[in-house]
Amino acid sequence: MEMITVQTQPIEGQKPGTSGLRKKTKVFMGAHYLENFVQAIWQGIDGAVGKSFVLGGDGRYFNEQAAQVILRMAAASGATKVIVGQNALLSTPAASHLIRKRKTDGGIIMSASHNPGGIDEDFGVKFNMANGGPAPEDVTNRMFEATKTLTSYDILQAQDVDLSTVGSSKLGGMEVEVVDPVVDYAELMETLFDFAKIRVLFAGGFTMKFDAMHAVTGPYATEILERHLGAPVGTVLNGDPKPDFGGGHPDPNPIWAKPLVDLVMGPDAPDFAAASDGDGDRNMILGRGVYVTPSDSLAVLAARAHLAPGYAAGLAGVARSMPTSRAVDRVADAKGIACFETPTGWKFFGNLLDAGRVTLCGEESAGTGSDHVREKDGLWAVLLWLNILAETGLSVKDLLSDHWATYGRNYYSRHDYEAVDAIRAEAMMEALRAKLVDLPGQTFGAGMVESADEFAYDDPVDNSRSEGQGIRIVFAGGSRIVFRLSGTGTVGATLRVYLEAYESDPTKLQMEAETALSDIIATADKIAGIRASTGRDAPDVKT
Ligand code: G16
Repeated sequence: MEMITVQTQPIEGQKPGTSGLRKKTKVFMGAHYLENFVQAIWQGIDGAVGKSFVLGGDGRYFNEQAAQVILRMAAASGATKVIVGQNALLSTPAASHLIRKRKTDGGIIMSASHNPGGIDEDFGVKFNMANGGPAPEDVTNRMFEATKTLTSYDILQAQDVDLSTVGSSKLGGMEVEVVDPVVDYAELMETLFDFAKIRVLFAGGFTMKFDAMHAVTGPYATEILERHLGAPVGTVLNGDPKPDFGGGHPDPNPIWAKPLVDLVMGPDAPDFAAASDGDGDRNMILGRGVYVTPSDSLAVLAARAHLAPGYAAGLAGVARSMPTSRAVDRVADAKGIACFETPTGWKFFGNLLDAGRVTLCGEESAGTGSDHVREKDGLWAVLLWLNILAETGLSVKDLLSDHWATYGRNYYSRHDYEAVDAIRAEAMMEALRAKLVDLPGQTFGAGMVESADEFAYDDPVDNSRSEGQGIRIVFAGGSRIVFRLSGTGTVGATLRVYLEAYESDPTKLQMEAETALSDIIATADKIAGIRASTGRDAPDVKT
């Protein structure tokens, strides 16, 4: 085995977004592309010498080849050990757990999350820190700076490591330990939830479907739901991970997981259904005849988490990303606990979790999690729901109705305009920015504007400041519109419009969201001129 230094030059556009670097797979497969970025990762963390890492991915096309390159570069760059999921598979939350449990210096996760996979689709790489959480902005900025100046990288010339068999081997001077990707994670879940109680629920005939969408959670869900908890075989659908996710978008929302939504709305609906995404950190929750928005799910979990053993002591506090509905704020208020508002991106929860200031956090983008790891966790959310359903004996629908009757309802929807011309999208945001100062006091269909600003976050733990995190317009009575450009797309710009209306009138808690939000939707277009700017008549995706 020989270590070689390969001459390279900076490649443009390797700026990590909301969650790592995501590009078309063919771009990642291009000459030096992956290698340059991995070299930039080493530079961003002051080198790999003497360090240990976790490595795994969601199994999408190029996953294992990329893992072999990363291993050879880690070995050449002085790392002492890399713990790899068998067949280079690890869900994002399982990787976060392994980093924490095995006290490594961080980990590399290969995923483009919910984006489709395949040679013509997307690939991604992100770095997680020793706390198990996504690298914060100062670190990703250092990586980006490194991508602009690097001139070479070191790599070992060696045969591929056998990643199909659990066990340890040597790659140059570095140890490679291949581990079962599921075992440690399943053990962790058992410490948080009342598995015995959930087993009784299933034994009593409770029915469930979990759509793994041919992505990484298949093996996790099958092991935990069917083997540990006794759910009937066949509870997990699409449980075998595929490099192209079976040709679908592994995005657990009513658009991409439509068959599951149709099932719960139909005559053969199970009591409970859920889905997870490419890398297992997102979740969608459904009950018979009902879809639970991610924002409502966060609020319900915050209200009832104490029913699960891992959270019996109550919550230190909660956090949500700014565009997430303010339903959870009402729960926090009632419980007298802190509620933090952070920018979009799980990385912003890390400091609050590390400092013990929050126990639960979540995002409108189908992410919920707690201090058990430093990533959002799809299956964890499903298990917490199951634990709550087992404890209360309520149906999902009744649990939601009960929640709204107690706290009021934050009607909520997100409209996405995808692959919009980036220059036009930026121009629309710029025009909105210019309007902000004049908006307060003006009246639209949605009511009078109470405040309008561009969100900036001052981290209360490390005092760092993040600016330009979305434009928010708040109306008297609690309605709100947020405009943001996504940081995870790979083509053009994705405009996200987040729409929220609060309702406490008991006779108006069961409306269709789009009906309840119609004034807000019209007001959003009126203020921002969305149709004119994007050239689109309607959003591509509504969640
Ligand atoms: C990532 C981030 C999330 C974020 C989501 C959407 O999720 O981890 O924190 O909410 O993207 O971000 P954006 O609105 O910028 O597209 P994932 O599941 O894709 O890793």
